[in-house]
Amino acid sequence: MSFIHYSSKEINCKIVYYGPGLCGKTANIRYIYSNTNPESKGKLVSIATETEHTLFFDFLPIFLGTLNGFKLKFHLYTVPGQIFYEASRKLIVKGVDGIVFVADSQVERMDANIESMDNLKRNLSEQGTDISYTPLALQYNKRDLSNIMTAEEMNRLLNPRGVPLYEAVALKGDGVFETLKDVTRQVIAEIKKAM
Ligand SMILES: Nc1nc2c(ncn2[C@@H]2O[C@H](COP(=O)(O)OP(=O)(O)OP(=O)(O)O)[C@@H](O)[C@H]2O)c(=O)[nH]1
Ligand SMILES: [Mg+2]
Repeated sequence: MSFIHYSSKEINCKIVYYGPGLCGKTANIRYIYSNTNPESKGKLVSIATETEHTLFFDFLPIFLGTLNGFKLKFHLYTVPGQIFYEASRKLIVKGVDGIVFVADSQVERMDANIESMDNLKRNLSEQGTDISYTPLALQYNKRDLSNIMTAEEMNRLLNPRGVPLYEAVALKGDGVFETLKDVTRQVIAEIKKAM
């Protein structure tokens, strides 16, 4: 849940990028970091293996203006997607305000996408959060590759609720800010309701 700090006039929100191993979560955060003004971002912290996999998480704070005189700060996290990092994922989704689910569009990664989505639902429900009531945006990444499913086919498997969906090439930045804007818009709408 977001935290409103009345003394420092700050609202802190937590956005988590979820999805299977190597779907492009870290690529999203890196692109956001590289394309945000220095005054609107903090330090990017990445804890990765010697290969490209995230070991624990990536973390990037960004500042998105003000709401009713409060400074809006979004803490962006990625989870490590590989199956055996379950304990880290459980920890990272604690108190989440909004989720970006990044799916890998390659046909051979559909099972991994579905498994990761089920895993997300389970981890949220263990902390008493129903995914149906959580701000959520979907990103179908790696649209530049040739062996991919259509967005319609992926919707049937991953998006029964019809949440906002973005096709992306995170490496190049296509769709990255569109996805981020959507989830932050949903989170801000929730905060406004609570204020
Ligand atoms: N072709 C292509 N490759 C991509 C795209 N996005 C990311 N990649 C590549 O896919 C690989 C994995 O990307 P990451 O962003 O590290 O994946 P991740 O989801 O953070 O993986 P974990 O940390 O293991 O969960 C890297 O080699 C990226 O360069 C894309 O849109 N198109
Ligand atoms: Mg990663």
